[in-house]
Amino acid sequence: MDRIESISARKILDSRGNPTVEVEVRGGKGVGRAAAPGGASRGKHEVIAFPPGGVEVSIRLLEETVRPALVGEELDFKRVDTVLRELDGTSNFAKIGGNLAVAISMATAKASASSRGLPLFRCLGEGVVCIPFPLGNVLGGGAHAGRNAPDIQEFLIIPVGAKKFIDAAFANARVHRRVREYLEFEDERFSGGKGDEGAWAPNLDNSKALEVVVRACEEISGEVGFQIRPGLDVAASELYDERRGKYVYSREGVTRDGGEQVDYVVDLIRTYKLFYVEDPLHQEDFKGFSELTSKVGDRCLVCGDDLFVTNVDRIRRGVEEGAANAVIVKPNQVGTLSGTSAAIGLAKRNGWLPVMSHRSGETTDETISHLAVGWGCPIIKTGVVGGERIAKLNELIRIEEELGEKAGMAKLQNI
Ligand code: 2PG
Ligand code: MG
Repeated sequence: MDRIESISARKILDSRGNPTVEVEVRGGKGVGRAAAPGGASRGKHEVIAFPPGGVEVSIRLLEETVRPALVGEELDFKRVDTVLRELDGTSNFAKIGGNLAVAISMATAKASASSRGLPLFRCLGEGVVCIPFPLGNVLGGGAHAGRNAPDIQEFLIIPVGAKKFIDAAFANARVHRRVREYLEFEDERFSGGKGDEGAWAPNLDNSKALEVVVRACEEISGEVGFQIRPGLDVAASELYDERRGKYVYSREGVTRDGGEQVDYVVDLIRTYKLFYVEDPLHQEDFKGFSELTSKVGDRCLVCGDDLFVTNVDRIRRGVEEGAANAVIVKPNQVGTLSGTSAAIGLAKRNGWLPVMSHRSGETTDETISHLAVGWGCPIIKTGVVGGERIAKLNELIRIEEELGEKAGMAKLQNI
């Protein structure tokens, strides 16, 4: 077994210009580099990204306590994750920061793969690999865009009928372009502005925005010859006013209580034939999620992000209560690859669909593409355009090419 010979960290920029951390691990004949992303609509139950004082404090702790403990250890992310959890000593990486932890964990896995001369996805132990469908946002608002954009955070698309990843990725890009054309038609003052993930941020309300996206999906589906379906990330925790117990749609000047929110989302799913809805209710509302899933779970993926935060205890509760049928998986919500893999395993054993996901603040790190393939996530949510988004998409194009004849798209639930 190779051993860790060196480990270092540096402060780098994320796509919003915020500081984040990049780690390099060396061992055996390998070297691995990985960077942590940053969220804007962060779940309350995620691990802490950085301790007070920020990325510099995490890096100082790496030098003072983490590096001495890890150099000489096995070059194995599972072992490294155990040491990190012991060193940190809190349940939420409050001391060293979950972003430092996840960057170390990912860099270790990449160094080990590099030492074996293999791509990371081949070292994750699942045997049969398949390529995930790209889920990406073409229009957006909420916490990822400026004033006057829709209240709903992400208007998503997924090319469910694609037979190859490369066709899927380019189909999404075509929808993104067509949406712009429609937006220019709808609003002659549309400036071409985009939100944090490269999705258009127009001055439109939710239903108008959905109409535009649905129409673009239908047209491009006809042109490319396979189906592209719409979806949403409502990011409802961002809309929820705890004090009033209501969802506040400020752009539309509407408030909805929990029951009205369920009815509203059910109506959107039925009217627009949505394939996927993420965070339709706020991050504590397991009951509302269960009610919605019982109503529409046979026709739509109901996916929890802020509700589950890649945390096995919360996913287990969700399974017991029938709160969803899909779960977002973000490695930096939990801080380790072991935690990430446990969340995916639990979801799959219970027939739920794991969706590997980027964050709104990203780097060009492409690790999640390998995790999605290697751990068998049928969907990857990683945007459509923009350097930090295409870093993941283009890596999947390379992986598909490398797999050659053996590459096949994942199986999606029958929705
Ligand atoms: C989300 C993500 C990514 P953030 O809500 O799913 O799209 O956003 O990283 O801001 O949590
Ligand atoms: Mg989300």
